[in-house]
Amino acid sequence: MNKHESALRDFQATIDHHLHLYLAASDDVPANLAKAMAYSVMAGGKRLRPVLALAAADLVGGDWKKALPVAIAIELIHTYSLIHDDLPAMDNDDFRRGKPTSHRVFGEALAILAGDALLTGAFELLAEHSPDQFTPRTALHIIRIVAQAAGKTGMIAGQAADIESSIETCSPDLVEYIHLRKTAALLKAAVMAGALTNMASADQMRQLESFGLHFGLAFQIQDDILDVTQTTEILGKPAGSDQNNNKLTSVTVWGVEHSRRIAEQHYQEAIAALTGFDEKADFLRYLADYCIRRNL
Ligand code: GRG
Repeated sequence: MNKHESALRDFQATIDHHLHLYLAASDDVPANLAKAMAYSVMAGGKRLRPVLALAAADLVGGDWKKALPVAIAIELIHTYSLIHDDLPAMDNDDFRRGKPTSHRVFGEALAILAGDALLTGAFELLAEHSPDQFTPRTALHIIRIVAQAAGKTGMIAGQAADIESSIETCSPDLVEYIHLRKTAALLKAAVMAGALTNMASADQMRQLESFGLHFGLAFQIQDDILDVTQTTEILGKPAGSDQNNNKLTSVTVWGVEHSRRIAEQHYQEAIAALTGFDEKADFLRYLADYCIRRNL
């Protein structure tokens, strides 16, 4: 295992530990709700967004522990989005990460509530931890970045466009509109909010914003490619589900080979955005590389 793989594993283990702590500290939460929240949070995600938040914090200031609440909050938001995305009213998926989806296990009503609780819980967590760590200005800046990424001009806007789209309405502009909001927005916010916890300069924020954006686009294109090239067993969800749901994806617009080239271009732009950083940014470079070469 090289040093970046081992840093990735260490960060993932730390994030899992803190997610456990977060879920365990839910004394007043009704038992059925706590169980549904924990089921999806601990279902075995890659923890990419929180890893990005910790890595960006480490890069600009070295004190990545300060970014832990941001990292955990963003993973809670990500988990909520997956629970709601799988609902019968959305993608109607039965499997996620190799396990039955939340609504299949707990019923639709509790799955919706678990998603709602994770989303609101994320902001509660950010507000709880911010006063002793940051100036009010920085705390509010972090909360605004995360809220915008999750909200009506970010992830939810992407999802709203996604549910209206179909193979018949496909265009490169529309696919990029959806990818930017549905996927890249939260990945970019993870990098930016993580960096803010370690007092990133305006210049560093600009570079990391561009990194996060291109990383996010490359990530979603790779996700679309995997949907048609990987097996259900490896993906942990039905392969080909985008096509079966008549979804607009990079593959429907560009085909697999051209999608690979576009993902590679975004990867190169993500790497170019880090030019101003020295070898301390090698871990982010490694994550970008992993993101377009991953099988899962
Ligand atoms: C507001 C009702 C309501 C629903 C919101 C916003 C939303 C639903 C859904 C959009 C979120 C979504 C499914 C984006 C796709 C991004 C994507 C490729 C997710 C998979 O991310 P990974 O591979 O997942 O990082 P793991 O399982 O590793 O955590």
